[in-house]
Amino acid sequence: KLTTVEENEAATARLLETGALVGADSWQQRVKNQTPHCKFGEEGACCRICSMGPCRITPKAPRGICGCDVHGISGRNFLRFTAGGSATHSDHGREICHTLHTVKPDGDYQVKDPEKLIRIAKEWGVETEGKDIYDLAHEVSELALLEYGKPFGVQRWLSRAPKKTQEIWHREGIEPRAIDREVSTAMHMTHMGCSSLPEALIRQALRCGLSDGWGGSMCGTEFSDVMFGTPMPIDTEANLGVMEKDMVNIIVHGHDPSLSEMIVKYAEDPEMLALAKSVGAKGINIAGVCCTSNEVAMRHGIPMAGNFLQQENVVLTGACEAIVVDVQCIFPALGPLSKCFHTKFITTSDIARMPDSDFIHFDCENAGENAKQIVKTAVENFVNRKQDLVHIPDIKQKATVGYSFEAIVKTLDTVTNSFVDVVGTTKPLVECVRSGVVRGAVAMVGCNNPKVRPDSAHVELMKKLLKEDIILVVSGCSAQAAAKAGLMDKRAKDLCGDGLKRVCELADIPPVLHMGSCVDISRMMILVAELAKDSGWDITQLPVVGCAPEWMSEKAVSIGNYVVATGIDTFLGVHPMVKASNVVDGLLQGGIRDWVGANYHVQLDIDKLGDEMIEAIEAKRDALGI
Ligand code: BF8
Ligand code: SF4
Repeated sequence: KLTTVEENEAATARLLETGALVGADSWQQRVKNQTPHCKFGEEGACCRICSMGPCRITPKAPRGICGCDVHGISGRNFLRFTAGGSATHSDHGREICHTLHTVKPDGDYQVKDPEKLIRIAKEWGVETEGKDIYDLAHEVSELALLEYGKPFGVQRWLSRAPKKTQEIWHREGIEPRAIDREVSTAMHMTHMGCSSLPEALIRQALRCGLSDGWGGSMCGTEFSDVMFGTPMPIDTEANLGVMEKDMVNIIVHGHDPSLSEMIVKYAEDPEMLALAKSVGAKGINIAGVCCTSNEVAMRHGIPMAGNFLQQENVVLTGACEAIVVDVQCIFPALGPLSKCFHTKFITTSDIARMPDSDFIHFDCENAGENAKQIVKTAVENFVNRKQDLVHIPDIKQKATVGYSFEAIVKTLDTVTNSFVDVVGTTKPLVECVRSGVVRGAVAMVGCNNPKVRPDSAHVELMKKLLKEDIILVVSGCSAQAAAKAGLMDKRAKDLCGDGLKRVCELADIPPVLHMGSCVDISRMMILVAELAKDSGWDITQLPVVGCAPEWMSEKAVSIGNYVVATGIDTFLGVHPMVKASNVVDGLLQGGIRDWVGANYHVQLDIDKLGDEMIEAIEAKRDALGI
C-alpha cells in the first residue's frame, strides 16, 4: 500500500501542533507571509546588477537606466541563476577531489573502488601499470583539480559523450572549457554593460550548465564512488517513521558525503555506542535528509527521514538529538527552530555558516576527530530530550536503492540471456525499448517547492508514467518523494503496465530506480550516452525525457540546462523566472531546439505535464519507427 500525500500532510499537521506549542515558526507560515511574491522578480523583469538601479520593466518604463530591455534583463538573470547552480555543484565536486587527495591506506578516507579509479585513470591517459593505488588516487585528484582552471582545451569528461553530441557542442560553441571558467564567464557576461543579447546569454547558460553536469558534478560522483564505493542495490526505509524513539537520532543533512560517511562510521564506534548506553539510549540511529541522505542510503542503506520540505519536520518530532549539516538546501530556519527543542543544529562548513547553530568545523584532514566530536555532542544531548514533546509519525516505506550506472549494467547482465548475448552493456535495456516492452524512460529529478503541493507532482507523475510502461530513473528530493510513497518497494511493480511489470520481475528491480543525489545526475548522463552508443541512435532520438516538476534551486536550473544541452527534452512544473521576456522564454521553450535538438517545456498543470511527456516519448518512438 502506498503512502499518500494526504497521509504525509496529516503527519505534518500533527507535528505543526507541537511546533505551535513551543512557539516555532514554519515554512508553511512563512509562505503565507511572502505571498503574493513580487511579480517583477518572479517574471525576471527586475535588474539589480548596478547601483543606478534596481530597474523594473513595465509598459511605461520599457528600458532600465542603461537602456537594457526586458529580454536582456531576464536573460542575464537566467544566466546568473545558472552560474549559481553550476558553481555550487562544481565546488562540491572540487571538495571531493580534495578529499581524494588525502586518501591513505590507514586513513579515514580510502580507495574503496580501485577498479573504478583505474578505469578513470586510463580514460584520462594516466599510466597505471605498477603504480600504487594511493599514488594513482593522488595523481588523478590533481588532474581533476586542474580541470577547474586549466587555461586551454575543453573538459576531459566530455569525451564520454557520443561523438555526435560532442560535435553539436562544438558546432554551437557551448563546449565547456575549464569548470570555473564557465562560471566566471557567466558572471562577466552579466556584469553591467556586457551582454544583453538573449541568444548569447542563453548559449552561455547552456555551456555553464554543461560545465556542471559533464564537469564538476561528474567529478563529485565519480570520485565519491572511488572513495566510498560505487552504489549497488541495497534495502532501506524512508519517511519520518525511521526515527527511533529509544535511540539517539542524528540527522545528516546537506550534500557532501565526505562528512556523512564519517558520521556513519563513527556512530558505529564502540566507544560512542557505550556512551549512548550510558545516557540511557538503546543505540545511535542515523537518518538523512536531502541529497546527503541519498548518498548514505545508496552506499549503506541508511534510512531516509525525508526530503527538502520535510527538514523542519525532523526537528518537530522532538526526538532529534542533532541535525548535522554541511552545504546546500539547508533552511536557516533550523537555527531558531532547534532552539525551541533540545536539538543541536550543528553546522560544519565555512561555506554554510548560520546563526543559532553550533559550529563544529569539519575538514577532510581531521575528519575522524571532527566526526567523533559531532557524534559525541549528539549522544550527550540525549538526556536533554523533552519527552512530552516527542512524537514520531508512524509512517515509513521500504525501498531498494543504489542504482548507479554500474549497478544498472550489472542488473541487466543478470537478464541478458533473455534478450541479447553480450554482457556489460545497456543493450538489454535498448532491446526492451526497441520492442516496446518498455516505452521509454523519464529522469525525474529535483526539489520540493511550496508553489506545488509537496511531493504530489513527483508521485502522481510517477504513477501515471509507470502505467504507460515508462521506467523512471530518479534522484535528489524526487527520489525521496518516491521512496516515501513506496514506489521504490519492488512490489510497486503492480502499478506498472504489463511490459514494465515483466521487466521488473525478470530483473528483480523496483520500477523507480534511485540513481542518487542531484550531483549524481551525471550518472544519468553516462546512462543516456551509453544507451545512445549501444543503440546506434543519437541522444536526441532516444525516447527519454527529463522532468523537474517541483524544482526550486539554482542547481536545478544548471541541471536542466545540461540535460537539455545534452539533447534531452526537459519538462518543468514551475516556470523559470523569465516569463517577462517572450524572447528568452521562447528560446528556452523552443529556439534552443535548433542548437541542441531539445528544449524546455513548462506546464503548471501536472496531469497535462504527464500527458506531454508521454506524447513526447511516443513521438520519439514514431520517429525511430519502433
Ligand atoms: O541537490 S533536489 S532541494 S537537496 S537542490 Fe536541494 Fe533540490 Fe533537494 Fe540536493 Ni537537489
Ligand atoms: Fe538598471 Fe541597467 Fe543597472 Fe540593470 S544594469 S540595474 S537595467 S541600469
